[in-house]
Amino acid sequence: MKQSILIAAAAATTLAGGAQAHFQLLYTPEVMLEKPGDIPLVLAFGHPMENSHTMNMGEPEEFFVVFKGEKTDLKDKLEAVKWSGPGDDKADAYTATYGIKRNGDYIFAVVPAPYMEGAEDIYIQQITKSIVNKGAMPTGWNEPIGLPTEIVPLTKPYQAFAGGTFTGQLLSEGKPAAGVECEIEYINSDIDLAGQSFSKETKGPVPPSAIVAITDDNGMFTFGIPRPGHWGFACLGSGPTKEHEGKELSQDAVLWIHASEL
Ligand SMILES: [Cu+2]
Repeated sequence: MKQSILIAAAAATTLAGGAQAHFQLLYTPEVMLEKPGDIPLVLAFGHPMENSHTMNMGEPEEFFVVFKGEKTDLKDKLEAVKWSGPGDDKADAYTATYGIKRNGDYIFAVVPAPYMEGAEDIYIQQITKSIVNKGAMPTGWNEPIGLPTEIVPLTKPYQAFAGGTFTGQLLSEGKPAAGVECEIEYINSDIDLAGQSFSKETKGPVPPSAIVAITDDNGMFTFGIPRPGHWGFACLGSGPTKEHEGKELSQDAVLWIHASEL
């Protein structure tokens, strides 16, 4: 009796695991600001659509913002925290506060230390971008910022619409990366900044398997956005570095966008 329950539980875990994708978050609640002010940034590694446990992220190798082509290092603003999933788990994560002053586009980027994924015996490094605008004045959200691999948005990333589409171009060392699988998720919970956690409640449906788009010959992909929220795209293994400490490394490009109802 006991054994059959254990087997059933294991099977359920495996099935649920099918829809889970790892996503490096670089989250801030408001991506279009009218007034200058401090914005909170959350760097956590989790499963946003499934709304399950968080994973320990290593200290970022790089964390910076690009504003009008000028790169500013933000590593000294990082604060190590413990971030919780909907359960009681806590994992290593980081927060930061950044003062937004001038009008324009702020492209935030994090290069986390590779994460050892025990289940697959590989390292994962999700190089992640998030774009914030102030004053409704665009200044280069569609410019690459020279990451080893990155998704360059071809649709305004902070003003996409549910029922509309989003198009991105995946680059590896600045060149289009063709035939790469990109997983797509939305943040399916509230994010409690003060409580440093994802909410216990899951807000929307979780599809039975991962949402995926494959980049075309020019590294482009398009996605029809079905609902408002923070949507993430993770193009897998597109980075130039394939190995870390003698093991396979999946160096991924992640981009976060925000879609609202029009
Ligand atoms: Cu995981």
